Amino acid sequence: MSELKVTPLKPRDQGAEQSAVTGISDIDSTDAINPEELREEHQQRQQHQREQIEELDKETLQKILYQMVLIRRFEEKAAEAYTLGKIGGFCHLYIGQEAVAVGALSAIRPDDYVMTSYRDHGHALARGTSADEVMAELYGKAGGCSAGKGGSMHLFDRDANFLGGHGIVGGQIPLATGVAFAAKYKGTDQVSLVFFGEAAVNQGALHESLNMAQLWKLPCIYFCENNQYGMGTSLARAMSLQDVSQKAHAYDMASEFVDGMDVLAVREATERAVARARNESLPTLIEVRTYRFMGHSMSDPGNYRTRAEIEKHQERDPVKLFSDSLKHKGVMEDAAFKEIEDRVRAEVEHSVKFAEDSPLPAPEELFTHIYANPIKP
Ligand SMILES: Cc1ncc(C[n+]2csc(CCOP(=O)(O)OP(=O)(O)O)c2C)c(N)n1
Ligand SMILES: [Mg+2]
Repeated sequence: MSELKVTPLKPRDQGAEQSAVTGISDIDSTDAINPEELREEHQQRQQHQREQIEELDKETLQKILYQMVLIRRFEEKAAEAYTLGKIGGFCHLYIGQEAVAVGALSAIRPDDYVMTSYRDHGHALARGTSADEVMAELYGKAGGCSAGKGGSMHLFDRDANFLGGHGIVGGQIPLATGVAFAAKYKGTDQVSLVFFGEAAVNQGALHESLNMAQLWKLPCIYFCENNQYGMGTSLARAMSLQDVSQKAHAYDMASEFVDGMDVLAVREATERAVARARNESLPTLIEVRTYRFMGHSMSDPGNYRTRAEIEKHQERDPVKLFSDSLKHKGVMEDAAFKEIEDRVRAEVEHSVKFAEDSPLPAPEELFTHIYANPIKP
């Protein structure tokens, strides 16, 4: 197993006691939150982030902030459009988790491959798909990155090597493993990076993939975005061993547990995994602890958690944490923050106009993009 040098924060405790019969937690997940512990972690995080800032150039730092703010404002706008009935179907927002996609994708090359679940707006934007194309896809319009036929859950951008947007929980994991195999087989040094929620960890597909990836030494990075809920079910109610990163030990795979609210910590951990994948052709499992501030999807009444629980996590808002660190280190003046907000607002407004003006897909498009080599009548 590759040696790991850094374990930034301690993994979550095994938490709430469980009933021997049902395996269901007797304690509300809100009760497991210790404000003292959170505050202490928050301070550690701030300190760590500030130290890392010194090692990066201003342009990189500004780009990271820009992308996080763009995802936040883009999704606020998408929520508004959804409420107005302009976006149909399912729509899963990423608000609260921005540091994960932005941090991780800032550490890979443009020719590496990325896949994720249906909660995919942030990944597409961080990968460089334009806000215009993402918004138009949410609207189901022809100008969308999947030509208006995928919608929110199935964003796809071949030019960016962004291979979706997948609706089946865990379905992208074996696919990404196959992509890593292809890269190795062809002798490229590309890396395959796959994101999934913690509810996908209980799927056999993950375990089959981890086993194969370590055995065949595939350059794949498995990125678990542990936001602590799978729809309305808390982690404690669904998983016997809740330290996801530990599951890698069963496959002799390198793993790491990272604070998902700290964009630079996510970036650093990804850099280590990328080096392992590119230089040694070895996989890594990274567990990122994060939290979604919004419902599971736009139609979630949210009655499985309290407002107080959400607010506790909002104190650790990743965008605010990073902005505060940049301010504290004097990297940016107030005017530079305003400039970023203004540019983001203009980009998001443009995307809405682009989506509104874009036509619906033509009816004949119903039969395209289904098979690579369709049978001609
Ligand atoms: C195989 C499969 N089973 C069930 C579902 C229904 N479903 C959609 S999202 C979801 C929860 C997934 O939670 P998680 O993996 O933690 O991702 P998150 O939504 O938190 O990002 C479930 C059970 C599905 N889409 N696919
Ligand atoms: Mg989840």
